[in-house]
Amino acid sequence: EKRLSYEQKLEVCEHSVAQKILQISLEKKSNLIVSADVTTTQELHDLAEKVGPHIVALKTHIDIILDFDADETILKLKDIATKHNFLLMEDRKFADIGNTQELQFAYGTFKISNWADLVTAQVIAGYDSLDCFRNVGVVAILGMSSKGTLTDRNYQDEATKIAVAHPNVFGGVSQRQIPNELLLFTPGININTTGDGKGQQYNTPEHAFRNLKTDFIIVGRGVYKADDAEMAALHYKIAGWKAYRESL
Ligand code: UP6
Repeated sequence: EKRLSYEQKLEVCEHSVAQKILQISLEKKSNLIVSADVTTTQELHDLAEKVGPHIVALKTHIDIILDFDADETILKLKDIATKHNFLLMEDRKFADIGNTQELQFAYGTFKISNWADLVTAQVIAGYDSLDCFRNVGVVAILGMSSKGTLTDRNYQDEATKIAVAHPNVFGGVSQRQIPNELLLFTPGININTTGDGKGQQYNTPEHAFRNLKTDFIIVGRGVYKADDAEMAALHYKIAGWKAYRESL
């Protein structure tokens, strides 16, 4: 299947969060999402400030923050996101029945529904389990980047059917091409290495755009572990945009 440009995706993907992220992409000439897998509020804010100008979204695992505080951690993060015009993507990978996910989404320490623009969710519990994610965009986990993942072809096909059909879902995480009506998010991107010794498998931005026809690349350690995170983000932003243009 031929890839669509971001302009064409704007015509096809009607979800409000899809519209937002595509518009940011075109404005910033970026398809980069930085995964902020850091463990303190200070590091999270510092990273967000540095990479903010270059990204379309900052992906968080909010439950790894040691000193999480709803006001300290989130209010400032939201300010930085507004200032630099990027979205907040909480990579919670929800994987339970609808009622439990609804509680995990809106209650507890993190109150994700209060601040996240988009969240990731497994579709393992079926179509109805995704109904609770109103007022947010869902990126469905269709396939994973790690070695030995159980997301085989059959699982991915069935998961993709749910993602396409569900009105709360506008995107998917996968290591293969997905239907054009969804936006594709690809983690497991690193220019300098092919793995982490813990099962993660890396590809280049060129692979993701040329072969998977991805829409967004997600880079974690490639950016936040770099000596200069801002330069690294800029580097991945330029590489990602060039690879996107060449894949058209
Ligand atoms: N992630 C993957 N692979 C998946 C889904 N999600 O790596 O299939 C997430 C990880 C991590 C980030 O949870 O936050 O993307 C990748 O980080 P890295 O670039 O440092 O490997």
